[in-house]
Amino acid sequence: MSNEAAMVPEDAQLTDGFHLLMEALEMNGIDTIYGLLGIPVTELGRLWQARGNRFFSFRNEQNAGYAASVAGFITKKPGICVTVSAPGFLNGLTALANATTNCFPMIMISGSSEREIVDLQQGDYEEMDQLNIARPHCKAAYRINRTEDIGVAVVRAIRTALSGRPGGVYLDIPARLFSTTMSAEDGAKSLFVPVDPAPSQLPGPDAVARAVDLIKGAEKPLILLGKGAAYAQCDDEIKALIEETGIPFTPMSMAKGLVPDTHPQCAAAARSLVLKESDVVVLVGARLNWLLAHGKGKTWGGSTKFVQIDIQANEMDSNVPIAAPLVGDIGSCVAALRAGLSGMEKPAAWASAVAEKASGNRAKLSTKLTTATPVMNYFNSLGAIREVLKNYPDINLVNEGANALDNARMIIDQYQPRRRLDTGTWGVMGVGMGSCVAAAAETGKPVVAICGDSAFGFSGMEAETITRYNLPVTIIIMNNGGIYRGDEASPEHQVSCMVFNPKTRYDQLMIALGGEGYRVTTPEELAETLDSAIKSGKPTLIDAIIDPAAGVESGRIGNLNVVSTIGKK
Ligand code: FYN
Ligand code: ADP
Ligand code: MG
Repeated sequence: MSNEAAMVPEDAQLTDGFHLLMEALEMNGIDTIYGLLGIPVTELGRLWQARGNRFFSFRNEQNAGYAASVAGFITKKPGICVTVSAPGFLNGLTALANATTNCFPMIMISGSSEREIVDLQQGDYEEMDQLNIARPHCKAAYRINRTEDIGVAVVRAIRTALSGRPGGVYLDIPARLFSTTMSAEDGAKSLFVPVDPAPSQLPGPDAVARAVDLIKGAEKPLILLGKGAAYAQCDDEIKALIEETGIPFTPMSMAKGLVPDTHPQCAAAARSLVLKESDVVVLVGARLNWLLAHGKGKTWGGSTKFVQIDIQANEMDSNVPIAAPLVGDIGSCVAALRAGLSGMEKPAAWASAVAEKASGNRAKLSTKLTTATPVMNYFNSLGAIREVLKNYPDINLVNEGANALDNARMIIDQYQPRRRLDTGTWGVMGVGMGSCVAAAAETGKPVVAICGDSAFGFSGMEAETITRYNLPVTIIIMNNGGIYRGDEASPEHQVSCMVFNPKTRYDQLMIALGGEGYRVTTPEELAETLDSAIKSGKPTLIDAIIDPAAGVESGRIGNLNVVSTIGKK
């Protein structure tokens, strides 16, 4: 019994760390935890479910962590991931770091071993200095040492995850604290809900005036929407800015659907043209990182001026000078721009040149999507998927792989915000199945995952998680039998490091795990099977066999690949 508990009168009602943690989370509107149980957190999962809450129990903490981070992106509330100590913590840490990199709010709560033993390195069960290891990979890492601090720690974690640039937070809970008791009355008093945990941040009037002047003076303006804009949940405001100004827009991949890809001002299909030719680009929640060629080089025109809307002040000038920084929350900044730009003359000639280019590119693509080939390829298979998904505009689309990612991003239109979940800022493989669980759990809508066969392997065992919770998820494996492609010749002594066993039956794997599984070889079969899988609502895997020769090394980012010119036969 702890010291605090010893001071509690004998007839007082007691609570403990487990209960205080659960009550603090519930009080803050959290009803879902993603995690993997074991020493010392097992009881937390059981008690949590017994209170009527949801606990999605995964097969690997990394996938639970990805699910929590995606839940954070979709809901604008921190997603919660619970793990065991050392190895479980480390498995989850990749996802926590990924959440932070992507600016998704997430809290990872890990049980840890006893401080006295860990700090003296005396070899405790799963000994590890988790707090310090977590620190560089998240916005903040906190340890709770006393039961009476649980309330404040949870609030601190929530506020840190949500405020300013969102991201990951680590909460370290030493095993003993979970069962440490204190007076229930004092415990209840220690819990609270933060006032305004993600305060709006208004841009300064001078900054707004500078941006307005720049945009009004532009001949070829562009609005570039990033996943920060999708996260911000001010969809109507953004759509209104685009429509009132008549400026063409293009979405980064996870911003697709914030304004529908089919909108007449959507310049996604003229991406190269607009990046190169625009004179003023308004970045809305998008960083000028590698995904935008750092704002320079041959992708860009060379004299582009940027307006950048971001809540993180030091994001400005991170790569190139920002002519008009607008530091603030996206909702407030976009509202201020709308007011300043009201009645602006629309860039009609530029907009129609962009629309013409986009429609030409769409027509060219459309031919490829319907051209039959002896063996299915990315174009005709994704063409078939696209036609089916048109009928389900509110579906969640999870997408990972290299060619499977790049081609699906280009081919599959999105119609609603925050419905495209992909590999994000890192281009990380393995986010697929965690994203599927979170999307189904948080939206209550069906999910379709388009995964490369390589990408699926990283989290494939979570197909069992999907069948166990009976989630309406259809997984399509774009199966070309390898990493990038499946036709790489093997050296004499061993099978090639780029190919997989051609006998693999992903459809049978899904059946073995309690779901539905199909193997398809034509676009027609694929379309039919996908449509009935969505309609059935049953966990289904469709193994779509495509040409092993389909695909290029590293997809559309082959320029980042490094090759040796030495010693090749
Ligand atoms: C886009 N395009 C279209 C359409 N949409 N054509 C016709 N119809 C439609 N609907 C065109 C668009 O104009 C481009 O052609 C091309 O398709 C590609 O568009 P995309 O995908 O938007 O742009 P691009 O150049 O690939 O974008 C760069 C990028 C992106 C870095 C932002 O590639 C990306 O998000 N990559 C992530 C890669 C990743 O993480 N991989 C995982 C690791 S793989 P042009 O205008 O002619 O250029 C490890 O190996
Ligand atoms: P993408 O990869 O789609 O280009 P990024 O992840 O690079 O998007 O950029 C997202 C940006 O959005 C980050 O710089 C982040 O600080 C910013 N951001 C996130 N939420 C908000 C918000 N509510 N208001 C303002 N900026 C935000
Ligand atoms: Mg492959």
